[in-house]
Amino acid sequence: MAYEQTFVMLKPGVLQRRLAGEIVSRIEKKGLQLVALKLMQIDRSLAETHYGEHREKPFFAELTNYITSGPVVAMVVAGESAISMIRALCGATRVEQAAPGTIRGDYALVTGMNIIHASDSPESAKREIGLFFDEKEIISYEDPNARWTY
Ligand code: IDP
Ligand code: MG
Repeated sequence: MAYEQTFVMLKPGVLQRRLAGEIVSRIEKKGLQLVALKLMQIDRSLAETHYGEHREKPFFAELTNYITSGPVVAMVVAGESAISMIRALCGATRVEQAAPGTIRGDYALVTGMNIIHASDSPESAKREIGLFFDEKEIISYEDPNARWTY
């Protein structure tokens, strides 16, 4: 167990479907802390860098077209084991395996539009936070309610 920061992104369509509040609320209710949040329109170069590990995959064009197709909500989320906790809240990548009760399980019908991204390791988290946020955009603040979480 360790205090971690992770990069989370609500993908295009979430704002149009008016789901941003519901999804952010799930993250907050878990007890994790938002330390950065902004709306962004991702350009092609950032999309291709962010998803660089998938460059050779057959779905790379579909993925980068989707992620640049509308505004996203980019966040840094912090807390104990934040990286694996958020991945668990998201559910499996493949929507047919994403359990009901998870974000993908509840709100996504096809894998190519699985509505949320979350870093998969400490190395990815560091890299992705650096790609999307300046250091000064990440705000560390006192959380008096943490005593009811930890
Ligand atoms: P992750 O988002 O759970 O980390 P990755 O394997 O890193 O999953 O894939 C990145 C994104 O690429 C997925 O969230 C999904 O949107 C998309 N993707 C993954 N596999 C497929 C596929 O087989 N077809 C279409 N899109 C896919
Ligand atoms: Mg991934």
